[in-house]
Amino acid sequence: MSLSDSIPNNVDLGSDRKLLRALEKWQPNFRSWWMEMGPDGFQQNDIYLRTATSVDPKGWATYDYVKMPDYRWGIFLTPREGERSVNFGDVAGSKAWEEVPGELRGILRRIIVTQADTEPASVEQQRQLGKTAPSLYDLRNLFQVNVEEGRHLWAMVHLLHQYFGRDGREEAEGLLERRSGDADKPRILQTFNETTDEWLSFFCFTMFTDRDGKYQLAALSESGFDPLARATQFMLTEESFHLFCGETGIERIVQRSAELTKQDPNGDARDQGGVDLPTIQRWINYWFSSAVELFGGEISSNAADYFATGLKGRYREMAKYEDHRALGDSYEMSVPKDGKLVSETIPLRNALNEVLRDEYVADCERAVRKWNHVIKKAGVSFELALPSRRFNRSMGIYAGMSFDLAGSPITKEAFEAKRAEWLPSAEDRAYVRSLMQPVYEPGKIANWIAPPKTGVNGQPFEFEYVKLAR
Ligand code: BYC
Ligand code: FE
Ligand code: FE
Repeated sequence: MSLSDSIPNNVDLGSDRKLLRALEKWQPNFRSWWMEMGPDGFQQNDIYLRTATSVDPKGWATYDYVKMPDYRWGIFLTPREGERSVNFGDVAGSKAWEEVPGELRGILRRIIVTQADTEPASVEQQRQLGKTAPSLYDLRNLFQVNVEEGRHLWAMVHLLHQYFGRDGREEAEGLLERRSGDADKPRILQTFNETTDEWLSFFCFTMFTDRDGKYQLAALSESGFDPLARATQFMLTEESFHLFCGETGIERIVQRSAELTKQDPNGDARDQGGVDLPTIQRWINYWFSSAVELFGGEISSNAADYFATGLKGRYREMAKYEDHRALGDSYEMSVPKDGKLVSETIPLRNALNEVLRDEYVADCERAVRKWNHVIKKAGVSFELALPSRRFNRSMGIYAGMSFDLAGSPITKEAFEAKRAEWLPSAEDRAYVRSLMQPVYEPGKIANWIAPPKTGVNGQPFEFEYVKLAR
């Protein structure tokens, strides 16, 4: 591990002068991007951050006060354990690639660029949130997520620079030029162009959108291209904190909402200055339906190619499956035909986006069960639920049709008539925004969210996670 280097790394950057120089040239552009598009404000404050300093599963992170621009963004690959093979697809059993096979260059570059693009996009989406955090604990967590998404960009840019020559360097520049929500230079995937300017959306984003990241990274961590597998494996260690923020963030809002519902004579949490449970449900409907788009088309020849060529596996391909060719098998899918849903048999490889989406949906369902337990314990009768994956889609086979929350086809008019009940309305958004007043005194928290069960790294909730100028 060379932490003293200009770029902390465990990839022996020092011995590859050309690569080091290329990355050192990209570094100031990354910093300019961070100052321009990273968190608005707080760049000169000391923040109690976790920095990745090794890949040791037990002690890979160091906690200390850091100013964000001084964060040590580094390049870390999970160490190799013996010889690895390509583990799935047509070439299963052959030796894993240390270099990019010529014929796979185009699609591999595209996968890496798509993954990379989401990382700075999310930082851009979240850049205003520092102004309205419900507590110093949450403010610190936001910045932790932001610097780590910055590091994920580094992880992918390293691959582009090391393995894709001039094309890779150009892509790396492009990653700093596109902007979330920009009409001319938008980010690649739609979800990453949507605004995340209040904290209920931040928690939904880290719950639902970062969770797509978990499943996509896990699929890439099975890759036959070994540097990609090892880069994404290490990214997943950081990712679990982002998911923790989202899942517990929603849980804390749900808990407070249930308490306030109970307190209010009319059972309306809004009258008590909280977010009512039906509003939380609308945010879930919106963010879940936006995130499920990220898995790609239900029937996808791209997905089949990624698998056949050994580039992108299934979730826990090696641990969970015995047949790694997935050739003769099929997948039963509800497919729209003449305005109705009919069951169709799809060759498994073409259904792999849907197979990954299944894993994702099951994981989200687990979290919803947990939140419902919190509501029940508070003595309120209300149940949250995920909408059907067909609900509110604009990509894939369900796009162009309307479905209700349960996934039954309905007319466009019927959908529009229910829109304000199912999805956040302009009034909802204005109300939620009106709640977003910063609470920056150590130990204090906004009225609409419950405090966390524990603090960060064994510190109490009252800890001064961000040192504000006084
Ligand atoms: N938006 O066969 P299809 C994360 C395009 S999140 C716009 O259906 P495919 C993070 C597609 O490119 C994880 N376009 O889909 C989270 C194709 O275009 P062409 C990010 C879309 O290719 C929070 C066409 O539609 N990682 O890390 O099988 C914070 C038909 O394609 C979209 C990855 O995504 C869309 N949603 O699957 C920070 C992993 N969906 O060929 C970070 C890498 C599809 O017609 N990406 N299209 O021009 C992939 O593996 C695949 O590109 C996808 C799409 C799974 C995204
Ligand atoms: Fe990430
Ligand atoms: Fe993340």
